[in-house]
Amino acid sequence: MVPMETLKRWFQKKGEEAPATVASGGPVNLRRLMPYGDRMNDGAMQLSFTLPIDCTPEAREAAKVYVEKLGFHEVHVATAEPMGMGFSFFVVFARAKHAIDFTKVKAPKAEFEPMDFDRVNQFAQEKIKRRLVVVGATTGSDAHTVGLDAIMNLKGYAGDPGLERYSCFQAINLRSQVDNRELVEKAVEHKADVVLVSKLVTQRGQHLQDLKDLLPLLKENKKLNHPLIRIVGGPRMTHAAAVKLGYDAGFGPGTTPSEVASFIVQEYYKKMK
Ligand code: B12
Repeated sequence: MVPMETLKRWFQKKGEEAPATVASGGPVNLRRLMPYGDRMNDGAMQLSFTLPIDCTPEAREAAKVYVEKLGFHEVHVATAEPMGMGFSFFVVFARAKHAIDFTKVKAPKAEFEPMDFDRVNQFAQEKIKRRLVVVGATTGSDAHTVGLDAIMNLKGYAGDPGLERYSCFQAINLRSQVDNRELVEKAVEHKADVVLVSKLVTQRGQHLQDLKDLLPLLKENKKLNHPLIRIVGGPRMTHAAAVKLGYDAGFGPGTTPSEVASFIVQEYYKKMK
């Protein structure tokens, strides 16, 4: 068991306060971490899912049996609702048996020092000494623009100004449904130093396929600037997946423009050297 004081220090080191639930729930064993519901280590979880059957008492029972089969116990179907013809939606409370060693958990993420708007501009002015051209698009059939706009538009996201506001960037937002080849042509035309790609629609791995197809077009085009920083983002995007595909970084939900701006200038400076 980790004593409460150690736990508090652990959160403090991360710059966070120990959550009230943990503080009131007693010490936490970080080597045997499991979900918390009413009591520490009770493993209580809430699950929601759909079954392709009409919403009957048998459907409710089927949801319970299915969750038990997943290894949960004390299964309680809290909600069973019809979801159009032939489909039912369930919310289930259940207890998990498994625990994990939190001290061994690593979350791959883009490596950079977070800087605010002014520091990013200053860093670029002192070290890069010219404006970087950033070209961004949502590619393929994907029509979602809000995520990319949040990062690029003047207004930005969560009170954090977007890349268009930075004096160190010339930000060109090509918007949505941009074909991979068109994105590359525009990157050449604008002499891009950075390419941003946003992918929201993930059905059948479409986001990964589009990104896979784009990479050789970016790598093999001799007219493109080098170094060229390639960044992808979207709610289902992870840094690990982006790097595995061959991109420099991947940013997921909640990303702020200044995080992306910090990464761009630091990564560009590293590659420039
Ligand atoms: C708004 C919306 C739409 C709008 C889009 C309007 C627009 N101009 O963008 C409309 C109505 C057009 C739409 C259509 C569709 N949508 Co829609 N849509 C959404 C919704 C509700 C919100 C998305 C959003 O704006 N989020 C807010 C932004 C700020 O968050 P974000 O995108 O995650 O962006 C952040 C990060 O991910 C990151 N980020 C994102 N991009 C990038 C890029 C870079 C470079 C970086 C660094 C960071 C970064 O930074 C951002 C800020 O933190 C989501 C559900 C949801 N709640 O997420 C569904 C959702 C994305 N849509 C979905 C679907 C299925 C569709 C449709 C197929 C529906 C249909 N059957 O027609 C169509 C597809 C149209 C198409 N061809 O793409 C699904 C996708 C499921 C999947 N697994 O792929 C979702 C998840 C809904 C769901 N649960 O089913 N949609």
